[in-house]
Amino acid sequence: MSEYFSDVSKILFEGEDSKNSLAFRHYDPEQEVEGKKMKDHLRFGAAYWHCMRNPLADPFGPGTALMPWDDGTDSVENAVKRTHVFFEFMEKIDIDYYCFHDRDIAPELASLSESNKALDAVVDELEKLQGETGKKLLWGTACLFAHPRYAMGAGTSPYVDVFAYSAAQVKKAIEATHRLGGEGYTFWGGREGYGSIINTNMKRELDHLARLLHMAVDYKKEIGFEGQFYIEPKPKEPTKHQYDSDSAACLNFLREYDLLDHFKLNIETNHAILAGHTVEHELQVAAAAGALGSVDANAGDELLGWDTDQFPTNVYDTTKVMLVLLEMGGFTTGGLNFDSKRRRESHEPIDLFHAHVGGMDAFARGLKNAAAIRADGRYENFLKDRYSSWDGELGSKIENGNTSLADLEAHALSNEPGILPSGRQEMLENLFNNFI
Ligand code: XLS
Ligand code: NI
Ligand code: NI
Repeated sequence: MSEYFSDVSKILFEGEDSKNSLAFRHYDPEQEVEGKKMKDHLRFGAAYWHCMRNPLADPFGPGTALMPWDDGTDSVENAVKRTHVFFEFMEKIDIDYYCFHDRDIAPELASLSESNKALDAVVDELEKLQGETGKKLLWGTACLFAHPRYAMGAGTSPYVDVFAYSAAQVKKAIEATHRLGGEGYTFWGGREGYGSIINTNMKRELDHLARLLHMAVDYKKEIGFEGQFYIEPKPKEPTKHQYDSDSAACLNFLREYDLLDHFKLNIETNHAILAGHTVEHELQVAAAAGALGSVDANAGDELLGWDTDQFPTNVYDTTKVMLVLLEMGGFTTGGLNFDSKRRRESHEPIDLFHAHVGGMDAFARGLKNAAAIRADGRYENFLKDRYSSWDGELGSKIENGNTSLADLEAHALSNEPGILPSGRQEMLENLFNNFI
């Protein structure tokens, strides 16, 4: 196998004292935390689109990424070559899982049947590479947002032929994911929303989107694909309003259209920020509904109001994410997919390694911190204690639905609440800091 990253050898754990910028200082894949290996807690994924297909352009200038292996053509040969580069990358960075869109791995050609044929050829190659390396597919998806036909949406397009085309693409992408043993399949509603409500029949568009998802559920059963379906919330960008705005909106949509049994959520950090939430809020909303499936790990920039997809380096944030995940009992089919890209200035292939090393170490620290917070127990005990009045007779009666307003009036008449205990926010923030 030829080497495309000849200046990088496999990234290893060297410990906190290492001065080697291409070594892990915290991510030690085999180290056990709460009785499970770090690599099995974190289940890192590499995003094919950002690693292999993102030229690092911005609205003011073209791409800068150096990709000496890529001849810039739409040939299947070029697409196949990229798969080898990607697998060398995964081997060297020590990431076990990956995610792709159909159009990342194979070109969109002049007709659907040609595009399908090209996809099959690349999937053949990926299957081979997976077999040789043991790498696995975390999830696949269809790109239903880049081509001009999807400018007004895919599953929510006003035009029925576009809807049908997107259904065909979903069918094929599920087949590809199934062939590659994918553990999940994601629906991100790239342009499922509107630029202006003035020309939009929202109710009809939502009905159509639900139809598409129901057909996908049916097809999954038909072909025996057992991977988990995910919906990925995002409030805006590229549209002004996306129907899958946040966890709560997604859950409501899934419930309303009787889809909740078939989907979990894939929460992306930067999308949470765009929705005006913290990522831990989004994760907790999903987890409370038993629907937290996977995470697209990245970070935004507080001073820029778009999906900057930066690599996660903030250990406070990764600690909070890992706390929710540990509380939930960890991932089953999901993982931490780096839906993150390098800055336009970081255009050298080796920057891919620096970026992922940082993200992986940030999450390893988050995992260790979260486990330490849980082992310490003070945070958990505070929360338990704060709600302990609910553990008495009255609380359990209310929680079990065995009281009426009149019962509570009778109670309140002789039990005026006195001065309440402090919420101790600052104390807890200080406690949290002790573990960072
Ligand atoms: C874009 C989304 C996208 C999905 C996959 O903002 O995050 O990358 O994760 O279609
Ligand atoms: Ni994403
Ligand atoms: Ni995103």
